[in-house]
This record gives sequence, structure tokens and C-alpha cells, in this order.
Amino acid sequence: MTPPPIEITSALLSEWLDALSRFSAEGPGVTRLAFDEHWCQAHRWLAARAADLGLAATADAAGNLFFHDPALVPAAPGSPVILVGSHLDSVASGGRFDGAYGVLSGLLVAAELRGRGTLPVVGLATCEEEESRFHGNLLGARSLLGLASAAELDALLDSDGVSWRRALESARLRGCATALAPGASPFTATFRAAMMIEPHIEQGPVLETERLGLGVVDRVAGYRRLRAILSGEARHSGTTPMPARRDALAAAAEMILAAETLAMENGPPALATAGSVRARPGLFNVVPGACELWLEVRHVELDGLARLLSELERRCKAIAARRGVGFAIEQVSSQAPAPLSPDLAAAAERLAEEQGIAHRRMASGAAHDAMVFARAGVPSLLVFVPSRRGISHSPEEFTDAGALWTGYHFVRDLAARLAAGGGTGVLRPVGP
Ligand code: HGY
Ligand code: MN
Ligand code: MN
Repeated sequence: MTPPPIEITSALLSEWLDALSRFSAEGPGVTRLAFDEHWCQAHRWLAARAADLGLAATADAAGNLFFHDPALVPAAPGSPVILVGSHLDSVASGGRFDGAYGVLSGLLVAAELRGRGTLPVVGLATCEEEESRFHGNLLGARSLLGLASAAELDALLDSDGVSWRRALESARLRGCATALAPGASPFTATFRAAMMIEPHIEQGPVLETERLGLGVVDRVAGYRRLRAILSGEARHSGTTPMPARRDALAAAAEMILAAETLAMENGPPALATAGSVRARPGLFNVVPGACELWLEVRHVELDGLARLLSELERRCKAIAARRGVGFAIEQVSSQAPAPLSPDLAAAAERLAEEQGIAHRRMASGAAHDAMVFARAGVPSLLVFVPSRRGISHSPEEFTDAGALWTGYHFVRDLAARLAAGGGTGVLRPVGP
């Protein structure tokens, strides 16, 4: 075993979280969209910190970044590893901990456990998870598992019309991604994921309310994201009588409230959100003739999610028909709810009990990279630490240093135990 050249402490974790948060666009909170210049700077900074810790940092063709023992050869066939990490991107005006905590934890765990155990531990920063730039269904995790296709590189466009291919190419020119493989499957596995552990802030109020130090997550809610286009008639706002109007924005307003009502009627864990509404032409003196509305529903059960989706569509269509407004809807992204590994959750609970850390099993309402790994058959676990007042996707997101360190320590010890046992009891045979 080789000890890391710098001491890994709570102060170091906090200092590096601060440093990582500074790779952000102007404005409140952290804005680090996949493959943008701030993301690239963060990527290079992480590679440099890996080197400080005596680790190699290997990027893949999608810009995912792996932190590992230099003696470990990437893409070596038949050599499974435990991946520990989370995502590097953020939402616009997000917090300092979402994704970043898991990325830094993975980096530090890989350094501390380098050369220990029969199963190597590799840190991971996925390139994209938030869908803030591309609505790509968790591009990072999917690409590193070989589940993203070449067609998506051109089909996925950001709000400026830049394709995923072009954004990735600019990141590659800055040294943050390797060349795409030719053919329909441009992404190949850099490491064979035998297990995946994602340390993350809870982003909700449960752990703080119940005064618990850890959440052992055994299932993750899924979502459906919809773009609705409403077409009415743009008319003079000073002369068009109220009953004669076909106002696309007023119809959208009703749909927004219908979504809220639907989720309230269903009760937890049903959730519905209208995240964006854009009216055209967007003037004081014109009745809006067109409107784009973004809607999202979430649920931890697949049938619950399907029911929410169909009922929301039914209510929106009825509103549009009553108002004489055209209505077209498309699903832009979706994640099925994902159960995580019961074996890993049980191992985590055992360790939390041994260490005397107050904890509970819970579901995650937020989506996470771990759900993609789990659905791909990789035993996966999310470990939560408390979020102050449950706030996330906001500059106000906060977890104190002690709670972050407890979670880090716990994940390190869990990974060490799993690595030492070679994954016994958890690791299922991994196909070729
Ligand atoms: O949207 C989500 O649930 C995640 O934070 N990306
Ligand atoms: Mn997030
Ligand atoms: Mn996250």
C-alpha cells in the first residue's frame, strides 16, 4: 500500500470543495455546464489534484474522468474495479456540493485505498448528469457504460444549437476527452465497473429533520420530461375581446396549475413541476400566440410514474381543447425509477451500525448516476449526507464540514471493506 503524498483531512476536503466551486460562470452559485470552459478548467484542476495525490487521471471519449493507481491499466480486459464518484456538471446557479462532493470523495478514496484490497478502487467524475445543457438522459454514466450511441452526438443540441459532438470536440481540444471510437458505438468502457458507490448530499430535508448522519439509499425515483408547444393566435391586446382570444400563455398557465394539482391530489411520492415557460412574441400589447412549456413528473414506482404522465397529458389536452389552442407534446428525456443493490445497502447498514453512525434507509427523489449503473446490472449504492434545510439546486445548498467528513470516512471504509473482500457477497459475475 502506498500512502497518499498529502494528508487527507476534513480541512482538505472542504478546501477542495471551495476550490472546485470557483470553476463557474458569473452569477449566483455554481454554473458549470457540461463541456463549457469552466467545466474544462475544473476537469484539468481535478487531474492536477489527482497527480498531487499520486494518482493517474484518465479521461474517456465522453469526458468522464477516472482517478486511479498509475499501475492500473485502463481498458484492461477482465479487470473489474469499484467506482466511487459522481458528476462534474451543475445546474445553472446551483450549489457547491451537488456532484462535487461525490467527485472529490471518489478522488480522495482512490488515493487512500490505492494498492489495497483485491478489487481496485477508482474515483470517478462523470461528464454530465444534470441535463442543464443537453437533455441527454445522464450522458456521463450512459457513455461510460457503452449505452450512448453515435447518433446522439449529432441529435442532442444545446439551447444555442451546439451539438453534443461539437461541445465534446471543443473539450477534447482542451485535453478533457479522448478520441471517439469509429462506428455506431463511439464510447467504450475505460474500466469495467464491478460496483458503483455514489456519495452525495441528500438534497432534501429527511436526514436533518431526523438528526441522522447518513442515508443508505435503496431506490431512486424516475422522471419524464416533456416539452409542450401551444399554438394560439397573436392578436392586438387592446382590441381583441376577451372571449375571442386564443391565448397560448393563458392556456399554459392553466396547465401549470393542473400539473401542481395532479401531484397534490396523488400525494407523496408523486411530484410535478413546470420548470420553464416561454411565450411569443413576448410583448405587453400582443396576446401570446405561441408558448413553449416544460413539464416534469417524478415517482419512485414505474406504474405511478406512468399514471402521472398519462393523467397530466389528458388534463393538458382537455385545457387546450377547451381554449381552442393547438397542443403538441414530446418527451425530451426520461429515467425509469431504479432499485439499487440490496446487498450493498445491507453492507452499508452493517458498517453504519458498527461505526455507531445514526442512519436510515431511504429513497432518493433526485436522479443520480448510480441509477444508470444499477439498471445496467452493476451493483450500485448511493450514500447521502444531510443537506441544511433540505435545500439543493440553489446557491443556498449547504452541508457542514463535519457531516461531509463523516460521509467521506464512511464511504472510504465501505469501499475498503468491499475491495478487501473482492466484492464477496455483492459482486455478481460481469459479462464480457
Ligand atoms: O434532476 C435531478 O434529479 C438530478 O439532480 N440531476
Ligand atoms: Mn443535481
Ligand atoms: Mn447530483
